[in-house]
Amino acid sequence: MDITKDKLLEKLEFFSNFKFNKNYNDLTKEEKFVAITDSIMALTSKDWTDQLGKKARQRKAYYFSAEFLIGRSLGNNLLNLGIYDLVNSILEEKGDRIKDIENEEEDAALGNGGLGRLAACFLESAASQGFNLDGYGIRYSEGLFKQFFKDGFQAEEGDDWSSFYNPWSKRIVSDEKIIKFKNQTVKACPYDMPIFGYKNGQINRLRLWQAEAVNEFDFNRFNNFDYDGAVREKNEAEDLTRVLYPNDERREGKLLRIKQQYFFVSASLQDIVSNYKKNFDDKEFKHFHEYVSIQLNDTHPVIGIPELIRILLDEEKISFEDSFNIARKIFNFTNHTILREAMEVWSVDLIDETSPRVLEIIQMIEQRLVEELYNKGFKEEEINFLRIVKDDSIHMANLAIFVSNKVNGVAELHTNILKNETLKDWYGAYPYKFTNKTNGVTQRRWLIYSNMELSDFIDRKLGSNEWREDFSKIKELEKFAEDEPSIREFLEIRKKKKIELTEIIKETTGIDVDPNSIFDVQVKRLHEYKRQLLNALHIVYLYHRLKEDKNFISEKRTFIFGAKAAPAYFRAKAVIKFINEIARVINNDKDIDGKIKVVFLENFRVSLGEKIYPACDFSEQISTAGKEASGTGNMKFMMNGAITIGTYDGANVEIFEKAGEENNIRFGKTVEELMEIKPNYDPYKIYQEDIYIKNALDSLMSGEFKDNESYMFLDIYNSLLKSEGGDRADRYFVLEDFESYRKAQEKISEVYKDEMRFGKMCLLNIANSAYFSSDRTIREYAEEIWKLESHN
Ligand code: 7GP
Repeated sequence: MDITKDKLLEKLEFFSNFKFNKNYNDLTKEEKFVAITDSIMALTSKDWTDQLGKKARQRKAYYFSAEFLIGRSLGNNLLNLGIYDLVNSILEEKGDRIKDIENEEEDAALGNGGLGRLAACFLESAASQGFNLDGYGIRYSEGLFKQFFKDGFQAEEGDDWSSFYNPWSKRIVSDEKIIKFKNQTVKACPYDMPIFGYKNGQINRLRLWQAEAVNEFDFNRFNNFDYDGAVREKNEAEDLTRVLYPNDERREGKLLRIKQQYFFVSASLQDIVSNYKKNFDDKEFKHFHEYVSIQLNDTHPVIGIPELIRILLDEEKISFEDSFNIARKIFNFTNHTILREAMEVWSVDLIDETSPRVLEIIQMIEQRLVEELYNKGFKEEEINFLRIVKDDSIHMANLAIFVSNKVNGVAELHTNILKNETLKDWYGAYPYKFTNKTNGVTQRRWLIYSNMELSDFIDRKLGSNEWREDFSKIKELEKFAEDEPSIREFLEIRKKKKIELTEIIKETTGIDVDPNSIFDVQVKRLHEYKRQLLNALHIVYLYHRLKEDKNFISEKRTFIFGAKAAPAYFRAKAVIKFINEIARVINNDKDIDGKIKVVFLENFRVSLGEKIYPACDFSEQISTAGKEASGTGNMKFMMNGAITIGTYDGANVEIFEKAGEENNIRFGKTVEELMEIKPNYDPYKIYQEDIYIKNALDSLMSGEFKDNESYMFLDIYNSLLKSEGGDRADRYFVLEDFESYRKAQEKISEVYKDEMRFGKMCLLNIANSAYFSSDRTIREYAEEIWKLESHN
């Protein structure tokens, strides 16, 4: 790919005329964004086409995921194509700023949080390392809802992300597939997005399916004045991929949801099978598994297992035995959560309503499972426990584990919990299937693109930019940990990023914050187990102390939050309201001399994250031990030099191990300790015995913070102190860990005060973040699970 200034200028003018009947200089910013992306697509399309042809005959892995949380693409694509600076200079000559154009792009928010963003990082890392990994998913018309605050409450609106333009994808009509449900037949139309590798010429593909009607319009109905009936089929078909379900870590037993899942995996598998037939002469599918490996991103695409068997058995006339064995070789399964609420279980009725044939095949698989376990010497109760079909429900994780080649967790601690607790019987039966693949994030988006200043600094210090491709080289930064001028320079860059965030905060919330204050940040989905509430209660505690004594803390603190709550998750929304009230009261209280400020940024999303991670001093990773499978925000913060204040949970464990506990702040009970405490845990006792904790909790009820009669604060209060409907009081041990968290928070001030020490700690976190690159993760998947070679 040779994209030169002349070619770019020519294409820019061409698309300005072609699309808008204007000259480039007369375009609006939004139109300029479109002209630029169209130019990039045009200039890379020949290469893409050639590579699609070539790669169709090579071994490939496919990432099946109901979510791809891509965010914006312009900046990253320019960076990966090696033309960011070139485009920047062209735009400057024309009097535009590239950042303004980038801001025109809507986030493609086709995912909820960690799981979806991981899928996006994986595609980018695979392309950058020359692995054939393609993505398959759903093209939702409405992405994750947009969040705004109304009187401090979360409100939601739709995210019609692609209505005006969607320049990064091509609709490939000739590859449409037909999907048959029990009572409905629809078309699946693919939209292909290029995934550019970093300066290596590789282009992989993300194919997202959109549901459309087979017959868009019923002319006879229209003629008989039945206008709704005339477009009923169209609407019902399009409903299938209309919206992303806004829940993470919670299942939703809705027919539409299982139909979405079946829709996209059926289309993807038909696609893979028909390409195989086109490219290979192997009617018996004897070599299929030599060319295809599929990674199932959690249970959402697991219905693909019986669907592939159905296609091979019913359409390709392969025996059940052979079809089953093929499935067993090509599928692999990743689990992303240990929360009970997230394990998908579908009623037999709903599967039948989706596809009766798939249900039959699941029952045939079930039979195999029972036989196999019986032959392994398992007793009846043991077998019953592992059944796929239990009490008229289908347990998707059981189906996935039984048929998959490999099963993985996403951090060491998580995989161990799976092996020894959640899935211990499965581990007993099939130990060789289990493997760990600790998550990672792409340093291209989360460091090089988001933090160009820091990246230039690293280039200068290391005397080369090789670390951008080979992230293990980042370790060399360690040499500068004791070098005062380097640390000073580094701290200056951090300051600049904080000032930039300060401006965003001012613009979006009106709040003035001091860039010299400590930026203490918690951004992630809102969940009880992630314990934003612990953070909030601690802020209330600090505030109470400051009311007694203005000098209770020496360093000014800014607490920054970003979090969406699932629209139906009452308690999560209560926590948002609580934090917003805390912010309102504290930010307006003159008594405390602005010692603390609290900011809750609306609508946390990928493109906002890109501005937040580089500006953070302390990264809050405070989930209840054993609950966060991995976390990936923790890695984005670390790469940008933030110090983790965290529990011994998920990948925090590995962060502490790699960067040293002395360079981070660890607190809270471990998984084992909590297990011991659990049977006799009494949060009420803690509440009564610690006056500060009591005051903080009582602020929920005393009127100090007001919930506008929504009873939200009562709900929070009760959740901490009262057991309800089988749930213990304080299920997530907020009060148990409070004291330890308070001490950890004190340490923050102490660490920050000593600038050189602080800078050194930050630098050492960056220097030791190599392991958390998704390049490393993808290499492990490619070598150990997918058996792919690099084409770099
Ligand atoms: C998340 C996990 O909560 C997070 O710890 C992990 O880092 C991330 O996946 C990527 O592995 N899980 C989800 O986002 C989710 O929706 C339910 O899980 C299926």
